[in-house]
Amino acid sequence: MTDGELKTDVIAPLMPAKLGPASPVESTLLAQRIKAAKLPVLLLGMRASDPETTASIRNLIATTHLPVVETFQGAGIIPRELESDFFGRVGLFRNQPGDKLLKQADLVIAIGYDPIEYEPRNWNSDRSANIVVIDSMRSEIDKHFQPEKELVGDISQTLDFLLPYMKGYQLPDEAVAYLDELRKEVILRDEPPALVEGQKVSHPLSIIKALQERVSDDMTVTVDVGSFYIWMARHFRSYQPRHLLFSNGMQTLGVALPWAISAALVRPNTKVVSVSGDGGFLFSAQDLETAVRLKLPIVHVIWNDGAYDMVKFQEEVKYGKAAATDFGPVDFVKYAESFGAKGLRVDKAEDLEKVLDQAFKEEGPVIVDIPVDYSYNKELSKQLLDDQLH
Ligand SMILES: Cc1ncc(C[n+]2csc(CCOP(=O)(O)OP(=O)(O)O)c2C)c(N)n1
Repeated sequence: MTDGELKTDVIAPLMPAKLGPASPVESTLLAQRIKAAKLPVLLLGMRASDPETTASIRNLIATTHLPVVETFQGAGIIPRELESDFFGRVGLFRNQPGDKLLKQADLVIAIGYDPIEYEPRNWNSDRSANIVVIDSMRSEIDKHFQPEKELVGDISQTLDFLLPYMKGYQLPDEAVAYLDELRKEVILRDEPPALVEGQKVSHPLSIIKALQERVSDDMTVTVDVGSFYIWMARHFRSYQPRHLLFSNGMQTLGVALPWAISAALVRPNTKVVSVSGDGGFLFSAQDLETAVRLKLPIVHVIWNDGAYDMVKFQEEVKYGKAAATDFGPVDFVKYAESFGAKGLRVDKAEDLEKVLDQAFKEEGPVIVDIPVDYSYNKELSKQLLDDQLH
């Protein structure tokens, strides 16, 4: 019976269980293990991004300068002042500086990492990684993820326990030299190419740079799924955890605008920036009505290429041609206006900054249509490490 009166007691929800730190003995053993390693690396995942864990990780890195790689959902754990210890994010397509670092490392300390974020068969395809896990739950093991140790407990307390044993730690000279080279790569790859006069479409790195210059650390940036998501995850810096949001794992199209609406409601005092492709925007664009009605301070940026490019370029790589991936054109300025939102378009690449300045000045929701140059996208999946699974 689904429509009758219910006459039984309601089961009250339980408070979350309070965990303590992982085994103290294991933590001291881990300190020894790190000190004996040639190149230890921290891999930070989604369960490492709560405020307490982030604070403990920051203390550990400030003391040890252990190099760090973030998953997409670990974005923002590393603050500005420790950025020189950050070697990028890893996720879609194993060709990043962070992937090289994971490969080179003789000890990977996975903190709050969930395999759904970036499957171990991708980053540990030859199963050579030595992995220690620090997490609040047991690991989901498979052939490519067999930790030699698991430190299970409250992550933050575990790291705080480890910290005093790491005082005075210094990375071996060889590791420092390797990281100095890799750091140059991490910095150089963010630089957009020079603008060609009269160019209509903007380069992905130019869009990211222009956004980065306008997004303050306290703003939330929500990212939909598509080729732009790979660019954003690789290049967009974030210095506060849970402020650069990705739909990893399921990669659900259409999340950016609804997430931005939620973010604007729970973090009411800052602007929210939402980023999507033209395809993903149309998966949930009707939510613009809510954003307009609630007068939310959202800048929604559309990377417009008239295609489902993330599908298109992978079809081209795999089959030599793409099918059923083009659509449009859609006039997003008129679409925005029909909802009572502001709509702006970047008609020439050289106007990008001017248009974004205008967008960030607007109060209510604003949609910015940016025609994008996707001619380099096949490179996103280029294989750089030779032990990838096929
Ligand atoms: C609900 C849902 N449907 C389909 C997909 C598969 N998918 C992933 S990316 C993508 C294309 C996204 O196109 P667009 O938003 O225009 O961004 P672009 O790749 O062109 O940058 C599709 C169809 C998905 N991830 N989620």
